[in-house]
Amino acid sequence: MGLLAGKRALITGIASDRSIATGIAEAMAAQGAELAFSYQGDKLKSRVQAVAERSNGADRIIPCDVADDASIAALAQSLADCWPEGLDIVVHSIGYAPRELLAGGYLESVTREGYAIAHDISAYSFAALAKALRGQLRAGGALLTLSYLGAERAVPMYNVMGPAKASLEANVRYMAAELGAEDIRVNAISAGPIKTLAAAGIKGFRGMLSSAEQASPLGRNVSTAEVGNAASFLCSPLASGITGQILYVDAGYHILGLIGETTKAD
Ligand code: NAD
Ligand code: 0WE
Repeated sequence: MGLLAGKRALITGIASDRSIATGIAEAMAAQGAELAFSYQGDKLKSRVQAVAERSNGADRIIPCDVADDASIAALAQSLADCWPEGLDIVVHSIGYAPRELLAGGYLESVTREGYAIAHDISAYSFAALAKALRGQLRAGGALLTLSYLGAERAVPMYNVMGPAKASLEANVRYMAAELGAEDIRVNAISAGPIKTLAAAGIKGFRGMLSSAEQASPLGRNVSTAEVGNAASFLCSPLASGITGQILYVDAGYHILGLIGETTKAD
């Protein structure tokens, strides 16, 4: 029996086969979860359909732009129609800042409008989904979001996404504190760099991947399947005592105090 047998999960944030949300969907399906999917816009529908067909959710594919409250309300209504008894798991795998803010220096690139958009889409949307779906979440359920080390360290060019991820991680703690009484847990995975669409076109991303690969204790980068397995654990009864936590799935990179030295005898 899978870790997630009998669980119903909403997966947001699939944009391609390489999306972290795709790895999570495949891992959760392999653990026996029943899935529903949301996608941002018409251009992404066919991508999500392909993943859904492989993961036993082909008839539960729902549009949702998290910038729009009416769209979030419509998602909640569609889920209530598919699953009148409620759902158990929500995976939030959504992040966005206007592209021009992810280049150059922080103070040079940041604007009032870009700051607001980054926080709205990348952080508030997690609370907004929880607010809209709260009444449908069953006891023993779990919410999960995706963060990055830039939340707590100044990573060159991550810029405004750093404060947005810091806000997202604070949301994890505030939501966990409040939803614990309903037996709903809230956690995040802080993933190491992975080449997805959100990473494509970021100047120097390839260099970042290879330096993380060289420096990390495991000597490699992580895969979306590894993030998916950790996500399955965190949303399963095996993690029933864990809430408000940020779990690093980064091959150990964040523990290091000095990059470029090694403890290996070489
Ligand atoms: P991705 O581009 O595959 O996924 C990002 C998703 O966000 C897309 O599916 C996109 O449709 C969705 N999205 C953006 N704006 C939206 C909106 N208004 N409404 C609904 N959906 C919207 O990239 P990914 O790397 O899989 O990113 C998923 C999450 O993982 C993000 O939160 C990202 O910050 C986080 N993350 C990524 C990495 C990495 O290196 N790739 C590392 C750590 C954390
Ligand atoms: O969270 C992310 C990426 C987030 C992201 C990516 C884009 C590209 C397309 C947010 N908004 C946009 N807007 C776009 O128009 N990551 C953790 C991946 C990432 O992005 C970086 C990184 C890492 C790691 C940007 C600079 C430095 C490091």
